[in-house]
Amino acid sequence: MAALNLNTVLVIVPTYNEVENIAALLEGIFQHTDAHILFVDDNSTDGTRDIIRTKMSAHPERIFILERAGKLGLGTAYVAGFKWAIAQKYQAVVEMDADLSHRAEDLAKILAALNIHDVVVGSRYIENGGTLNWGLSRQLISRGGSLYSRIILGMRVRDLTGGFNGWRVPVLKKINPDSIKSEGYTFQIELKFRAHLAGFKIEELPIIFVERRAGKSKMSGGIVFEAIYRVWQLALARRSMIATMT
Ligand SMILES: Nc1nc2c(ncn2[C@@H]2O[C@H](COP(=O)(O)OP(=O)(O)OP(=O)(O)O)[C@@H](O)[C@H]2O)c(=O)[nH]1
Ligand SMILES: [Mg+2]
Repeated sequence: MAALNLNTVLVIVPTYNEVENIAALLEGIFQHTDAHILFVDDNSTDGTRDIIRTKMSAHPERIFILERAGKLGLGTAYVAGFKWAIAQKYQAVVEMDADLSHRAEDLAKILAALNIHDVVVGSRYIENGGTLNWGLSRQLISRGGSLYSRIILGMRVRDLTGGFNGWRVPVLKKINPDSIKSEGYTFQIELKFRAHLAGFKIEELPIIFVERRAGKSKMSGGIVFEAIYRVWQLALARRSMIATMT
């Protein structure tokens, strides 16, 4: 597998009202990597777009934005970002949250691992991975969700719900992101399940997930509920999913 040139790697960051986090996020990414950054903003109303545009004018070669008309959901934001990356001929992408829960030093490790792996999953649930400042109920929901999905889908990946993952672009082309119907946590599970069905090896790398300090969570009880039945739908759709992969 050929090593990646970092200006052919795109970090995709979906944003919805993250104004307090953008400057620190970019500072961290700049300090640790040379990758390009694409924001997919869903019409934030708190000035997120303004700060992104200011940063873009200072670094037009590295920072990009897709502006969507309204809050259309995390899953479709990533799909739009993946399609943009494919069209712009990037070799690999990394998914990353804007709220500083994903650390730039871990991003650098994921990028390095993409030199030798097709799929790199940032994992809280392997040795040296973890979560910082999470209450017990949040830990139980997240760990329980990963375990539940692992059993039903028959996958070995420990952190199925996590959203800090790296993908070589041919993998994304193969799993056909446009056909993904899930949102929220299930979106992350479905991506990994499709990569698994397509026969790609999934490499897990330890990350530390830090609870957000600024801004509001956009995750809801509905998104957790979705995961409970949607994982069964995925398991049952195994055959038809394989058929939709080109
Ligand atoms: N473009 C876009 N971004 C979104 C949407 N929902 C969430 N995001 C972004 O997706 C990332 C993850 O959302 P969070 O609300 O942090 O979800 P979470 O990390 O599971 O929840 P917290 O731990 O409470 O932060 C953040 O960068 C959000 O700004 C959406 O509908 N559209
Ligand atoms: Mg978050």
